[in-house]
Amino acid sequence: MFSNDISYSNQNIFTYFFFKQKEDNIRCLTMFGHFGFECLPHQLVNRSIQQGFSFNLLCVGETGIGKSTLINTLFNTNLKDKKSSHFYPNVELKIQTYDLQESNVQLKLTVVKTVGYGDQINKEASYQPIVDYIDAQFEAYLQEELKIKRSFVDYHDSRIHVCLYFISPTGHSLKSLDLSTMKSIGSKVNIIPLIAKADTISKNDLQKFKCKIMSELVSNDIQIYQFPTYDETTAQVNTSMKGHLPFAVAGSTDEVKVGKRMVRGRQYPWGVIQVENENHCDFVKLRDMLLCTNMEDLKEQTHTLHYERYRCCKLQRIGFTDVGPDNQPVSFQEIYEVKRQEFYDQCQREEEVLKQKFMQRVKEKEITFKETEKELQDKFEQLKRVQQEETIKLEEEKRQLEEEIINFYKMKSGSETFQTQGCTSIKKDKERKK
Ligand SMILES: Nc1nc2c(ncn2[C@@H]2O[C@H](COP(=O)(O)OP(=O)(O)OP(=O)(O)O)[C@@H](O)[C@H]2O)c(=O)[nH]1
Ligand SMILES: [Mg+2]
Repeated sequence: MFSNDISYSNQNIFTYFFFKQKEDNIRCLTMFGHFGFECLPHQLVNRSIQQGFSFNLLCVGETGIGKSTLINTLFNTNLKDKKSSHFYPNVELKIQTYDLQESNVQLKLTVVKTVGYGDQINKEASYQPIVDYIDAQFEAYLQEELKIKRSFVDYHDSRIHVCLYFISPTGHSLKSLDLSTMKSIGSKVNIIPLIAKADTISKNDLQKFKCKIMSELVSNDIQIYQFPTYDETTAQVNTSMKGHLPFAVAGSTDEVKVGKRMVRGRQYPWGVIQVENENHCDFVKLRDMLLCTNMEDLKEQTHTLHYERYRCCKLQRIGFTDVGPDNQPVSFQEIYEVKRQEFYDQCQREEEVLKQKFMQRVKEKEITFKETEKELQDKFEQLKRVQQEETIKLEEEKRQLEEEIINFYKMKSGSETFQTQGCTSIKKDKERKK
């Protein structure tokens, strides 16, 4: 029952009304169609359809294990992809984004696949590029969040929503590479373990293999995606899904004739593996779980659980905190001031240390210079002494030489006198004889 002053302007909400005259002459309003806030979900649906959806999927698995085939089977399309070589020196990641459309729903799908995974002799650090990539996407989102001018409308959120981990259908147990990788990424991404090429393993062996894998995951404390149970229907579906983990999948985009129908499957001499037949493999369960039931939850868990964990650790590492030492809430401004003071103090301390070091170096250099100066002075004094002695010696030699010269001249003049006297007496003798 509504009062007469109610506004009927919103045509979207008030579809139309039917007034009926009651016996007591009071007008009653009977409503058809949507009304009031029950329409809120429609607004969300309309907006989501308009904006389109995005989903980021990481495929981790050995080369040639069937990653591309499964993705093509899942999205019923042929996403062009070249086969990888087995000779990559390190594990790398190949990132491809596709714009898909089904009815009027648009999906921006990003598929990140490992390349060269499991091909190296030393596989110790094979998980590192995967961990680095996941963290880099969280970091990019955090940086966008911390910007003053944020542009989340245009921002392409590249955080990984799910990791499909492809396990080789060995039938034995998980490889150490599987364990180390899943352990390292389990707290960063929603892992869904898959047994690849499940058509290559018998039904009995498959069941045993599944149990073995699940017990190994538990004993190694590996975190995988926890299926949500927020309402009765979802809880029912997801509890039954959980029982089939790890999903044993087979992929194929080829159409094979079975009876009168064409089905997607793999043709063998002994029969056909129908990928969409739940008696043959768990492909349908995986597709339902991934695309129909839990895609939104995978995205939500990525944001509220994994990204939140990354954000929290990162901000704590930088020095942010929600409460101070007295357990009282602290504001961003206070933290900023404290950090600024800490940084200033640290700069002062470092400046002091540098000053001390500089003074020490100056002192050391001064001592060295003084020692060198003294050495040079001593050397100079010694050379001066040597030179003086040399001068005295030379003076003495000069004096001796001068004496010798004087004596020589004396002797020379003496001998000349003697010669002159001798000649005169000979002449006299000759004249006397005549
Ligand atoms: N038996 C069987 N073969 C499969 C299955 N899925 C894929 N294959 C075959 O395995 C081979 C490799 O498949 P891809 O999908 O290219 O494998 P990939 O992991 O993408 O390979 P890279 O990208 O080169 O690492 C192809 O010959 C597929 O036909 C499966 O479920 N069962
Ligand atoms: Mg491939």
